[in-house]
Amino acid sequence: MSKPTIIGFPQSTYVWTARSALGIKGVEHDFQPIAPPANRTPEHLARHPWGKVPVFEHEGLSLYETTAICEYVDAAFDGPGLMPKGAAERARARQIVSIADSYLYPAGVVRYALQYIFPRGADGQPDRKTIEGALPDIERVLGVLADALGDGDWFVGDGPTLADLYVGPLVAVLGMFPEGKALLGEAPTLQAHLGRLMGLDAFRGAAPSQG
Ligand SMILES: N[C@@H](CCC(=O)N[C@@H](CS)C(=O)NCC(=O)O)C(=O)O
Repeated sequence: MSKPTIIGFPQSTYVWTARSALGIKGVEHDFQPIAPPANRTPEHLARHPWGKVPVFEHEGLSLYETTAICEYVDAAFDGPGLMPKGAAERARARQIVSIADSYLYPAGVVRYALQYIFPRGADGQPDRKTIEGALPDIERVLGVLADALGDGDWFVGDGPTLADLYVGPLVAVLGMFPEGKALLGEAPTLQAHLGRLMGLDAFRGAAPSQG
């Protein structure tokens, strides 16, 4: 089989998840970095109607939405499974993925980290009101995730699954900014979980600093 391609922003948590899923499967891929506003060009909008990343291409197949990409990668290639086998464990992993998608990403990235990355407040500063509004929601979701992790190494079962690959990049981004770092100081098991992920070549190799 030929190598798949991932197109996206190197800094994107979703790109990190998709690329590390490929890495865990042991599938080499080409990475085509793009930067805004290239995601709004007709060429990219033809690949992704909402102009987001990642986009995945493989042997004539073009996919967007990280869950769909990861599901394809898991089914199409040999290598360790990205999802647990048992019905309850599988549902639990999918629940964590959905929590990351629905609650952690909107509060932790859109309403929090992006205020620092693209400041829109007065004098080009991060918008404090938006940040302050996001913090209780981030704290709440971190609490739920810490409870779900418990004293385990991984969210479900005895190895990394998509649940871990979704949460890890988001925890890493939160830790880059002061309030996120402080909240994570109260969630040491989530920090240790990120450290465990960073110990995996597949995850660390897909991290933004690695390009
Ligand atoms: N539901 C999408 C979300 C992807 C997403 O939000 N990507 C962000 C980067 S982390 C993006 O492309 N943002 C650019 C924009 O919205 O213009 C997925 O699962 O892939």
